[in-house]
Amino acid sequence: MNRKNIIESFLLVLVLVSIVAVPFFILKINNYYQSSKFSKGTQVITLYGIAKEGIWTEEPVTSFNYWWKKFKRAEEIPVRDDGTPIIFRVTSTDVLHSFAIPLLRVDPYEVKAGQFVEIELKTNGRLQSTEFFCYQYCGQNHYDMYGMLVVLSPAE
Ligand SMILES: [Cu+2]
Repeated sequence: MNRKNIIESFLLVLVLVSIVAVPFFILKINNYYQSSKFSKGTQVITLYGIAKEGIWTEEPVTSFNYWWKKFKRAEEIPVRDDGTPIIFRVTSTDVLHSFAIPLLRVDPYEVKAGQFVEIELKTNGRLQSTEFFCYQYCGQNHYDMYGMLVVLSPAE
C-alpha cells in the first residue's frame, strides 16, 4: 500500500465515522437540551404518533428505526398528581395527527410530522385517569390511536 492509499483509506474511515457520529451527537445534545429545559420535577411525556400501526408510542422513533422496529403502544402512562406540571411533547412520524385529552379539557392540538407540540397540564390533586386520543382521521388504524393516562395514588 502506498502513501496515497493510506491517506485515502484514512479519509474514507473519517467520512464513515462522521456519518454515524454526527446524528448521534445531535440526538444526545437534543436529549440534554430537552431534559434541562423544564423545571425540576416536571413530568415530561414524549409521544410519537404512527398512522400505519395506529399507535402513540413513547419509544423514540427516528428515520432509521421507523422502517423496521415494532414500537410498543403507549397503553398506560403513569402520572403523578402532586402539583408538578405534566408536559406532553407530541409529534407525528408520518401524517397529520391531532392530540386531545377531552376529560382534562386538553382540546385537540394539531400534530404535524417532524414537529413537536408541547402541551402543559397542571396537576392539582384532582386529576382523573382518562384516555387520550388522536382527533384527526389519519388512516385505517386511526380508531386505535388512544391510550390511558393513569393517575398514581400518592403512595406510589
Ligand atoms: Cu388519527
